[in-house]
Amino acid sequence: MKTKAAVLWEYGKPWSVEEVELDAPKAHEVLVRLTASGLCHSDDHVRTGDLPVQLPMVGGHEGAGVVEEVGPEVTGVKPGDHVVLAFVPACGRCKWCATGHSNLCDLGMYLMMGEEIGGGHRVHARDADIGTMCLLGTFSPYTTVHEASVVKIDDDIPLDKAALVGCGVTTGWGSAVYLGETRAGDTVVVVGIGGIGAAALQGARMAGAKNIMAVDPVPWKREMALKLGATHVAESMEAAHGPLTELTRGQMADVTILTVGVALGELIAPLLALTGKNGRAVATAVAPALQTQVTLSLADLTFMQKSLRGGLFGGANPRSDIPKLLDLYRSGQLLLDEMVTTTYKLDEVNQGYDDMLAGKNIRGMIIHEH
Ligand code: CXF
Ligand code: ZN
Repeated sequence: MKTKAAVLWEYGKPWSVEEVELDAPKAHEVLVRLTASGLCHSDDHVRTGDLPVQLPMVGGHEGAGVVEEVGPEVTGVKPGDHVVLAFVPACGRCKWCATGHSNLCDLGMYLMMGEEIGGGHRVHARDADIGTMCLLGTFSPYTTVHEASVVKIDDDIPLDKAALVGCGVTTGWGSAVYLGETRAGDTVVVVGIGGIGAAALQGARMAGAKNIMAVDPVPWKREMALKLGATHVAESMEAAHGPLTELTRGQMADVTILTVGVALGELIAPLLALTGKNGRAVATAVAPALQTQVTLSLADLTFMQKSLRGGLFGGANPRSDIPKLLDLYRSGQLLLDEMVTTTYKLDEVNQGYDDMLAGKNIRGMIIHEH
């Protein structure tokens, strides 16, 4: 079928919204009519070349919609089902899926390969085969994806909010709850209040943290952070140091979470300076793929028994955590409406990213037109 999509043809160039040809679903694939797609920073990492992928590529990996058609051998969903597209596929069979770490599913190897699961491409234009960001390509009103990337959700959840749990919300919430192992009474510092940081604040709140400090240079984001769960705010990690020392009587944070737009190696030393004895520092933000140097006092890491860990999708399991987070939304404990700052049409995708980079959005969201 013919549809529209935002395609990246060359690093450093803007997204090109144009007509593309989308294949019908093959075995184990699903055609989804997308309602909305979040504007996550990772697509901009692809655009700048921080995250090298095979181009051309349809952007977008934070979407939700309704199943339009299923290919042969699809058993998990049927036409009419509401679904969230998870940016990590889960096969349910590999070692990682079988041990409760399906965010690390072996099908994840396809994420950066430029081909779909099982090989080949489903999108074509200008005589070229086109890949899809994270096997999804949600910057389009329709996409054909593998059933491993699809999670069925309840019909009453608004799909434009459900889209957020396909990447940012689950990643941030899980960074606090699973990877940071926040416990009741803990002190948590979240550095960078975009879509992921805003969800990390909420994870820390739900896990029972006593003090939650949000760090961001943008004043309105610090105000927003206070509505989402932060108890204290600071404009930089350096500015957070004094107040955090006072707040914790010098013990510093049990958990620190790095959720800035671009993770730079030089941010690790200040992050660990905010992390106390036996504390967990979680590096969630995406770093340029070729960067290999970090600043770090190894002596401090060892003698203070600190941990520094990375994490994908917040250590969450798409099939259990996506429905769980949407239940928390329904019960009013997870605030999603407040996280969407501005909505855009697909044609406005570049404006959405300009706004994100200018600090104007917690999360921008494309609402697809049908
Ligand atoms: C990223 C992680 C690195 C691969 C692309 C997606 N996660 C979320 O935005
Ligand atoms: Zn993302």
